[in-house]
Amino acid sequence: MSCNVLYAGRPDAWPTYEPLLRTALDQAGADAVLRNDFAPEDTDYIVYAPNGPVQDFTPFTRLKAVLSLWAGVEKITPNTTLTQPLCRMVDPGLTEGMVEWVTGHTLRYHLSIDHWITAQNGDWTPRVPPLARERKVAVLGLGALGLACARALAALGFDVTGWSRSPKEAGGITCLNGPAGLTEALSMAEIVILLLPDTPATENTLNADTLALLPKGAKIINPGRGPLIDDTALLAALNSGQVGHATLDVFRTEPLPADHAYWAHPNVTVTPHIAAETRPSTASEAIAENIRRGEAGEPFLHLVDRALGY
Ligand code: NDP
Ligand code: OXD
Repeated sequence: MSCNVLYAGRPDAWPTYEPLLRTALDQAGADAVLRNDFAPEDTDYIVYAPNGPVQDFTPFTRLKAVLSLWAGVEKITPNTTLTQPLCRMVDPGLTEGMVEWVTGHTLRYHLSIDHWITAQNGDWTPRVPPLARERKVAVLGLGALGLACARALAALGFDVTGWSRSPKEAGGITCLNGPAGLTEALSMAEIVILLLPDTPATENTLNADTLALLPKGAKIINPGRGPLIDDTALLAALNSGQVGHATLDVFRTEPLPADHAYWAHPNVTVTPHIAAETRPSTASEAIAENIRRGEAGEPFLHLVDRALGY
């Protein structure tokens, strides 16, 4: 018997997703009917986004799983009406985008690109950057995105240390975990990249105490989530020069309010949550594969641990 898949992502993205999801479901061999208007009691799977129409899962009485179009699931994990499996998005297209964004901003800092953009005034004073292998970078979070970024930076030669909740091994990357691992990673990091999920355990990972561990003038790149950073502490560290510059893509309140100090700060670059988008064609394949698995009685990929929050 076929299963019913309700698209409950952003309504304006339905025309994009409808043909891609249909093709992906066909190619995965999933016997599924896709619509954006199934009644809750007829729905087996929800293709979900936090900015879509479904917030209350109570009426979905035969639901088998919720398949998130977003990688970050902090908006859904606290929802107690969801008792069925929740899978987060791991999308090769999104990962590629994140690797490009993180690599670009890391190279901007490494090569002092801003200095050369502003120094077009006839000054011939040489300022030779170190090689990547002489530059210490810390990547906090070694999941689908953090590990891909850490690997790309290591492939460019950067001296990369990664930090995660559980112990890891990854060739060419020094992998640390636990509070002592965070202290060690930050104590040497000239550039810190945050790719942790937003959970109770990761809130304010960068705070006054941890920012003080960094070498003076370190740079911060945050494409993870706003609550990973204590904003007051970061602004103080930027004002004192302890942090040299920050590139921030995500914020506690989005859009970032017009009067927020980050907008006006000379040592902050704000980007509007664009580090990496879910790419509909590759994301549709990831969704279809999980529906195929659900129907075949195989374990879902990328299941969220509701207790851990990611
Ligand atoms: P994953 O779940 O694959 O990886 C999360 C990583 O964080 C894992 O390595 C995990 O450790 C680590 N972690 C979790 N909790 C802790 C903790 N308490 N202490 C130390 N490490 C911890 O997530 P993704 O890599 O797919 O995505 C990361 C985040 O990126 C998303 O949650 C989202 O917030 C953000 N994002 C931002 C986008 C943007 O455009 N700005 C786009 C997409 C995602 P372990 O490996 O041990 O489990
Ligand atoms: C995501 C995001 O979590 O875009 O997918 O931030």
